[in-house]
Amino acid sequence: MTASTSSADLHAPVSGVSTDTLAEIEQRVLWLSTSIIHHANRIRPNPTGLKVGGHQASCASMVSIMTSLWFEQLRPGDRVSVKPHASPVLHGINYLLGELDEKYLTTLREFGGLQSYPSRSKDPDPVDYSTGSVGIGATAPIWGAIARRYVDTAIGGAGTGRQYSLVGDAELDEGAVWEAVLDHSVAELGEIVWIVDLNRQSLDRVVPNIAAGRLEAMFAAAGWQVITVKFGTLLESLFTRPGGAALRTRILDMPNPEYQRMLRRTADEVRTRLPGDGPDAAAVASLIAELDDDTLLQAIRNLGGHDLDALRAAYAQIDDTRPTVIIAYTVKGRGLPTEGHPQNHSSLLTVDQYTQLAAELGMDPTDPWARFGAGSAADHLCRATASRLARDTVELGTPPAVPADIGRTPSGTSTTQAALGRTLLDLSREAPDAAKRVITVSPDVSSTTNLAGWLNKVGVWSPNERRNWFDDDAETIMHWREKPTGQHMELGIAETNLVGLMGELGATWSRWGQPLFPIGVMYDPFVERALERGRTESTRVASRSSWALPPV
Ligand SMILES: Cc1ncc(C[n+]2csc(CCOP(=O)(O)OP(=O)(O)O)c2C)c(N)n1
Ligand SMILES: [Mg+2]
Repeated sequence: MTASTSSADLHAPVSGVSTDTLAEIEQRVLWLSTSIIHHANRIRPNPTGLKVGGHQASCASMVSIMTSLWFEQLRPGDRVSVKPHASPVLHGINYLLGELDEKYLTTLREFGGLQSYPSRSKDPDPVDYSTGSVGIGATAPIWGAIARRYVDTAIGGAGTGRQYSLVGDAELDEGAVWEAVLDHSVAELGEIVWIVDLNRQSLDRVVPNIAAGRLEAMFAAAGWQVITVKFGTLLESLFTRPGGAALRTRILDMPNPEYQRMLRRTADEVRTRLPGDGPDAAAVASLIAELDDDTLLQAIRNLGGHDLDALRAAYAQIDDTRPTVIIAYTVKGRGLPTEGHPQNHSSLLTVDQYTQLAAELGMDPTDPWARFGAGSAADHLCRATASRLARDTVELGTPPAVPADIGRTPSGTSTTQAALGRTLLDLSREAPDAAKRVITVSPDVSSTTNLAGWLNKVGVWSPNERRNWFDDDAETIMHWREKPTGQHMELGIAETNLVGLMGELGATWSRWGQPLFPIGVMYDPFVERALERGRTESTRVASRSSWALPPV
């Protein structure tokens, strides 16, 4: 069990939350996220006529997952990276929690308003991680976890907490994701929890080969706990009836586009098409013949990622001794007229569709930001959640003084690598307080960038202390002493991970009040390799903690 995440009660969910109340909030979150985008596109005056945009279907896909997470699971020390296109869901939740003023709900994608994607530095409400570049936000909590662990062990005060990533399924196409999942230290980080929104859709299409089975195997091979939430309670109960096993197999074996097409069919069409032409078609047909049209249409879309009980059960299985991925089956656009449509990624509800949705959800389209009635169960749960998740204000610690002169006058010609190695050692002598906050990071090039002396002095970071089997070998010059207070962080050969980690080490100042000074070393031809991440991270780091701007 890992050091600071071992206590089960740290992660105990809130008990006694009624599923009905949660479902009421879920509907309101769907309404708010849809309305924030609707207002920006269809109601706010747009003198230029330029596209505003937003992603109502991507939001709807994640509404149940996020409602369940925030209103029942999260603890104040937890941090969440939200899939970029679900930012209006986050803002809707923050509004219900009293963390976002109503005036911002009409400002999506407006200058100075709610950002297109969650932004830690520019959004007015609490955002733990900036996302937007698909794949980058997903991995940020891994680096955030390492940064938190270092601060908590070496300096203190960063507490504990899970680090959640809410990711789209097509987001897993990004190489950056697998470079991070496979990095050597990650399998020991029990606080990492990813939730994959498996809606089988990317931007352009229903992806024929996105399959939970393959993803499960890839995460499991990397040492992760894998939990899959496939079906909701209705389908699970049908599976126990005669013909149920055949129905289950049929749904699981169906190609993604065929399933997706089923979501847009009438009940009569589903009765004809769902049995398929396999040997068990008759069994499936007779099972669904027992269902009325409404139940049949509910059943075909009854996936676990929209079932609050199924999600609760999944969260309860997280073991916190290794990273966990929850693969949740969802429907893109769930609950909206665009539900399951293969081109729904950027589609927006028409005014008529929006009015219809309002009627279904019992909302008034002319008063979209109405709150729950005072004293109602939903109002009570919002207030209880807000007080449960309230975080203490962070006091920004003062960075230690860095001397302008460390008493060495360079003479002759030297390499920059040699100068860096010497400077770090000089700094630890002349300014030990500043040196204590220096963290070096290297993607497998520490020795060749001349860090051996520094590394021997400060040790190598690892989640848990490891034995150095070469400590009695007199011919070993670079000593690999691994411990949770080591100030050198060694990564595998993936420069994008280096920038991700440096960004999070820089963010410890604003997150926990503790400034660190990350220094990354790599070969200059590979700087390009890291730059994409640098763009996202450096904007954030620069605006929040300029002292710790990483020299990439
Ligand atoms: C690096 C990068 N490439 C491309 C895009 C454009 N893009 C935005 S969303 C998206 C598809 C995302 O699909 P998925 O992660 O499954 O999310 P969903 O909307 O289905 O929930 C793409 C390609 C991007 N934002 N970032
Ligand atoms: Mg998707």
